[in-house]
Amino acid sequence: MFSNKEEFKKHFLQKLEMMCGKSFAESTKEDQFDTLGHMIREYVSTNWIKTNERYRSEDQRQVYYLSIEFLLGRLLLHNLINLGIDQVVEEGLCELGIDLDCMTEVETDAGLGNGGLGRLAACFLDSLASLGLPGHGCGIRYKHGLFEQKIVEGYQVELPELWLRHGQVWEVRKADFAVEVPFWGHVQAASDHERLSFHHMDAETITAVPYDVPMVGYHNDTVNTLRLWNAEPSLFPIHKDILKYKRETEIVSEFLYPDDTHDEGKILRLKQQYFLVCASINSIVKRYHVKHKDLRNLHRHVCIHINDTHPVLAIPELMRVLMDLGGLGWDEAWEITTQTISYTNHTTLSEALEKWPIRIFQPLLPRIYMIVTEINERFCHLLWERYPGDWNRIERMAIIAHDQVKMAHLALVGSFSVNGVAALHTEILKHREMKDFYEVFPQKFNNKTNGITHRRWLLKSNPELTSLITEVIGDSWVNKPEKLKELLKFHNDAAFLTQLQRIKQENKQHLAQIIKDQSGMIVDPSSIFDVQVKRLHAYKRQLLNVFHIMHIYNRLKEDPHYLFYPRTFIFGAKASPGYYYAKKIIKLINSVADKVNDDPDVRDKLKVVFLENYRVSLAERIFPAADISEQISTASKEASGTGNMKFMMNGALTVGTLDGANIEIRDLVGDDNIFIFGLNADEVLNYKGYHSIEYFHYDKRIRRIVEQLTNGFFSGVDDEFEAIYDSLLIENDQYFVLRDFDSYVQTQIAVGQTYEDRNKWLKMSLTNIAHSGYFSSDRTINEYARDIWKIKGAAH
Ligand code: 26V
Repeated sequence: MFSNKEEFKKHFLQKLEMMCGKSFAESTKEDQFDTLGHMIREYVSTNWIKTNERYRSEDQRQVYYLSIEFLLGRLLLHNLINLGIDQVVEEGLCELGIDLDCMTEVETDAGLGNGGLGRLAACFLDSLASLGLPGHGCGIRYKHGLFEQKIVEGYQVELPELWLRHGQVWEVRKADFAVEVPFWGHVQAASDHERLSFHHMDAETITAVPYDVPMVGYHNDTVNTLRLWNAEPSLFPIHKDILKYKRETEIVSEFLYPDDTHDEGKILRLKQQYFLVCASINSIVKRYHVKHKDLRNLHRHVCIHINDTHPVLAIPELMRVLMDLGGLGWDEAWEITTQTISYTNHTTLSEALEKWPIRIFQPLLPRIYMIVTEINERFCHLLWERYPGDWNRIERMAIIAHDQVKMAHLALVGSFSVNGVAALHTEILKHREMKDFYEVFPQKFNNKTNGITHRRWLLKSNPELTSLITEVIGDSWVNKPEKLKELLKFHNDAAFLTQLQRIKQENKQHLAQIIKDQSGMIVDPSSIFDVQVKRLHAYKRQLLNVFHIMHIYNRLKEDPHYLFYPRTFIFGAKASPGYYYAKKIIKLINSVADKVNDDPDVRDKLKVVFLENYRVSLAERIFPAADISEQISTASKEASGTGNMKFMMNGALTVGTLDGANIEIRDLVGDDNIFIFGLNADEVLNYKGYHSIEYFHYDKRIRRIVEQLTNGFFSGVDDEFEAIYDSLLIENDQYFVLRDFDSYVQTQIAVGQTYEDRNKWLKMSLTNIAHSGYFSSDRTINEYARDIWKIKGAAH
């Protein structure tokens, strides 16, 4: 479409006038963004069609990645880079007086996810397309993504988010591929041709309309699809109250994860899950039928991957389609289903494992419930044969028990592959959380350590570091990120290390500017940037980090000459709107920040920043500027973590527990290039006789800090932090914050000392970057493709 900047400029100006009905001089930044966005989408259309034609003609096995979340972030620069036209466009725009960086800021993040699970799905789509693999995403087109966070007087305030203001440029509505999704009603059995058939009667249907977003591969002409389903009223509602029906319908794709603490919210959540699954499976089968007649071969041509248990109804839904629509018998349908579906588990925290009360499930999804009941009965029968008389075990393992449907059990029984997301996590699944199932289905379990796309998290977010790397080892690492190891050659190269330091310093200056713009605060870019950014959760232990800051504050107040290398502690975190404790931690961080930042005795050494509205686009500015990556979850609780990998790739050093993928980072860089502290997973899981109160009594530092939570140390907040105090002393500190405190403080002292030996620090940083190629999601996706999905891509 355009091969040089002159052509680009010509097209851009023409397109702008046509689209906006304005001259260039009259156009706004938004007009210019929309124009460029549409140009890109048109530009990728040819390859989008070609890719689909290629997949069809080669009859390749297709993977569909079903996920309730896709946390894409911004797409403009990402697409330009993957298409290889970023430079032409940047120069062309520059000649028109437009700064590409400014233009990218116009785009609102597509924030259709909460955190790690959703971002992983987005990284995977980038790797699938960039490796030329036939893999597509299926999700929900939430009108409002994750809320926008404001901090008002230290408290989190949630505002609705409206990404579609600018997100629309990437999507294509495909009304002709709409699917009807049935809810409520009842099932009628009929016997025709000596075969029992089931009919879903009096159902209320919702129309699922797909909006397709092109997923552009890196420099390889592949364009895959992310299909996002929008909920709309059906065309022929026989309803008296049409407005009510419209409202009830559209709300299904209105919000990401609505509050599910009440039944009403729960129904909506389950509706979303079935909506996603029913629409996706039906469109997958429709596409299959374009080339194939016999559903008995479905598993040879299709693999359906479920990202956690949210889309697990894919199992009974596929059974329904195969039996009720395809006319297959139970055994045949079960065989095909269990060879088509694969499942990833993302957490072992029991409160996060989904269970649905039958009283909600059965009336909403009557046919699906029947099928789940049958799956359960057959599974319990199998268990009875294997463990005759072992009622306890059967009760533990049943899919339906105690009036609840256990979604993880359904996933374990109905899929051919079950994977954890880091080595330790998979071991914990096999030998603890899912031990019973591992005994019955050992062949299903496997590990796939998470990864991140280096194209977004290095090429796009840290262009200076990218250029430096390419300057010294050439650019082949971009397609083979393992080659970053070649950087180890520069371990003793003073000139290289100086460059590395310069780049980090510049990135820190950028972040300091963002902090100033957001909060008016001035931070010193030559201080250590010590960063913890992730969702707020008790197990991630932002509290431990805060306690360390309070400890340093107390020390500095006691002894103004205490030698402490100046540090800026940076936090970013959203708390779930209904998560009381997490919100208190946000308030605590901000209270500590007020106390510390205002105090002339310490403010040259200590600063605390809470960055509002942590999201993908902000993350892209933070990782390149970090010196320290805080990965301090209670060992055994963080399934993998992926932020840890993004920091490492950008040269930050990890302070972490032996949890999730931290262990694999340690294995790669060695103990000398990471700061490990605290209990390990075995110690946590087998801890006998922990009494947090003893740590309170015997460690003066701890007692002082814990007392400061409630003794008026923070002015004007009275009993604000009682819940935190109680969690530590009354509820016996279930995440071992007090137990790990001393170890953490000692390790942080070592961190400070190491930083003062700048040469050593830079070498450690280099070692981390050099080993980070392993954590490219290209490696992860290649493993999924080889071991689970059995698909092949076009070679680079
Ligand atoms: C969800 C909930 C919801 C209810 C309250 C407690 C709770 C705790 C955790 C979760 C997380 C659900 C799944 C999830 O997002 N897991 C994350 O997946 C990432 C990608 O695999 C992984 O890196 C993170 O370690 C893991 O927490």
